[in-house]
Amino acid sequence: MAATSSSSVHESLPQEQRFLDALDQDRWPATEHAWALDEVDLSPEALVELFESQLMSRHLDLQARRLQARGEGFYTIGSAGHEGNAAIARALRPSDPAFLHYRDAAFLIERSRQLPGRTPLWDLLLSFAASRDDPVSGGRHKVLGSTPLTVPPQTSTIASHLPKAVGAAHSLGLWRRLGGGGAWPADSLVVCSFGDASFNHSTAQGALNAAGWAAYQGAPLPLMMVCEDNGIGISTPTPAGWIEASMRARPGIHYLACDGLDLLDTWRAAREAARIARHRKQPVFLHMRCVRLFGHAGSDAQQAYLTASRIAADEERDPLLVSAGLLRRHGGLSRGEIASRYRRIGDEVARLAEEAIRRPKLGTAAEVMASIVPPLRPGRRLAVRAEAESAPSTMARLINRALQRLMAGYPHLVMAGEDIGRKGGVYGVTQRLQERFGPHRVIDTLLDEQSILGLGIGLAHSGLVPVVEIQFLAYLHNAEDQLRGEAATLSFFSDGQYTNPMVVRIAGLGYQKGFGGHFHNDNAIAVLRDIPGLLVACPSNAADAVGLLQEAVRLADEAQRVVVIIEPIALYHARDLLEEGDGGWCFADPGPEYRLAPGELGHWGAGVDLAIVTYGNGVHLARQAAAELGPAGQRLRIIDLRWLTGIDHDAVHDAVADCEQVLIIDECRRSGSVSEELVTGLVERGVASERVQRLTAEDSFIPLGPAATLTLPSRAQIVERARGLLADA
Ligand SMILES: Cc1ncc(C[n+]2csc(CCOP(=O)(O)OP(=O)(O)O)c2C)c(N)n1
Ligand SMILES: [Mg+2]
Repeated sequence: MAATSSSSVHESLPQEQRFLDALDQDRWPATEHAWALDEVDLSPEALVELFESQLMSRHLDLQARRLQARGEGFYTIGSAGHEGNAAIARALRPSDPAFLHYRDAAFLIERSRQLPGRTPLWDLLLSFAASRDDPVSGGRHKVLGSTPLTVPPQTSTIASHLPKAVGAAHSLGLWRRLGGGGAWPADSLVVCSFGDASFNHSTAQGALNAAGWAAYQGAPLPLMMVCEDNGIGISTPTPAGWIEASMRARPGIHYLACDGLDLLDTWRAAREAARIARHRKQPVFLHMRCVRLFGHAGSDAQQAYLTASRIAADEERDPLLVSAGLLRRHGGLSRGEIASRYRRIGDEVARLAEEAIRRPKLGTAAEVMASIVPPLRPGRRLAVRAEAESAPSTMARLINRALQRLMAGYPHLVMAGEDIGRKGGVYGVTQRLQERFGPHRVIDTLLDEQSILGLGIGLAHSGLVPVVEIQFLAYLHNAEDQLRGEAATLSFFSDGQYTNPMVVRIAGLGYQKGFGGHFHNDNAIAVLRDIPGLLVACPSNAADAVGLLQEAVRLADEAQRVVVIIEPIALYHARDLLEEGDGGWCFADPGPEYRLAPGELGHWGAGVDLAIVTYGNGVHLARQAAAELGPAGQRLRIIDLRWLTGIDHDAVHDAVADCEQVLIIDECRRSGSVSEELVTGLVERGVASERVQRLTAEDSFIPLGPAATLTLPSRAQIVERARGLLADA
């Protein structure tokens, strides 16, 4: 007789039928292991709770599909088949930072039990409905997340959250070395999860490698990496045994496996994994085998690429069926009790959904954008002893001096990058910092830019202020998504609740004498210019470099911003302006309080006939050109942008408005660089386009040897253009 003949408030979906049939027939799948509750130290009550978390997750999946069919829900990638991850949540603490796979609703729901007052169903339904009231993203995305439960929301870019999980785990040991503090309790572990196809992504492999590399050397890394292996990624099967074969003997990483369909086995393995990660502070790879039910997403017709028998076989292994069987065996629940729980939770989800879809949505662009820039927080800079005056010096020397000062003034500032420690950086900019502040605060990283940026993000998540270095601009590009997709989006998708403020120093741009080729002279900045919220600075001289760096660290510390500084390599050691030995490009240290805010322009000269607007090497060249022009050089002025995003176009306009002509000198490529924006900004403010000219780099890569500067604006070209324009003026 049908134990389930229900009078639910909604129609059952075809996807529910197998569960309802099994319930009717009291027929449950066998488990691979046959654990008894006391063998794995789990109470019957706990088993019931875990099952209820699984049911809630399942009903949310079903409801997401109903809502989408009605045009009221906007996301149907579900957790069905993965609900065993509830047992992983139970083995952890709600204060353990969790960077989750998109199929981890049951994890989040189970974790909610560990902190009173949570409303996970309501929260998740608001997220499905893209309501402004969604407590995680404020209606910006369907994300699994929670501030009180230490679950930062993740992006849809698979595996891109793994490098920062490694960084977050690393931060725990670092905070201990710093004497305590940080966002999370000292004995936390970090958990991250991902799918079996995502495992193959270079970002995942990079993170696994970085974790193993650190642990192999004995660095503490309390990290659990959970691979939820359903055997498929959309339609592409994972080769049988691939995950285990890849991970079983990976240096530095423990490998544990569990049957993710079986709550008891998953609970057992998760507790063991947590013990190793938390107490031995070593990374653990927990391989959770599971199934994917109902296709990749609501729109995915899996019959197109899976046989009917394979689909049926997976459905037979539904973890909910397995759990119901465990409950019948160990939990003492009758069929009727299981059925009533199934119905009650389904009804509750349906009822809440009707309310959730009526909650307000984001209504204006300003509302959408409100969390691109994170909220302010109190600064943590200490007063430091005044230093002795120093003789005017180069950009490399003054950046080094400023970094020393910043490290002393911000005890929670940590530097990381390739070769920055023992060697002091490829250009000597970070010399003696590691000696003075120790290898834990000046970290020589492995050679992997994704891992370096991920480390920065993870450290920043924990409350540190990282200053990370990318050795050359060309090598940002292979890791750029860590800035674009990860660092820059966290505040946006968490409604400003989670942030990863940091400073990224990147050596770059052209004009290096006798050293070069494209990869060390890269002058492409387009990828940095269109990232919402990201600030990009570029100094032209040593004093400005100090002012920009000190402001960047303040912005990270107090305004939680992600700031990139492009440091012109060719100017690092430049001492002279006009002739050898004149010392015209050496500058006095402007001191610790000197800061150049975004949009603040530099001015040189007071001519009214020509305004040259430029930055970086362009300023140095323009100054040389002004001298070469002789007395005519008095008729021009030079405006140094200093910041390449957040440009104050009104200020630029005001700075040039009384000049006859404007010449923009842009050492980056004609397409996608800042000169395009500058022309637009001036024309939009009424400057006649005939009054504005550009001299830019070609849309080219940079060659080696004497040809290295042929595609870049030269001093001679600036002189020639300026002469022509001054003649017209
Ligand atoms: C970097 C990236 N490439 C492609 C996608 C599109 N995509 C979304 S999920 C997915 C498959 C992931 O499979 P798996 O890691 O096994 O997780 P599962 O969905 O099976 O749980 C793909 C290719 C993406 N989100 N991110
Ligand atoms: Mg998969």
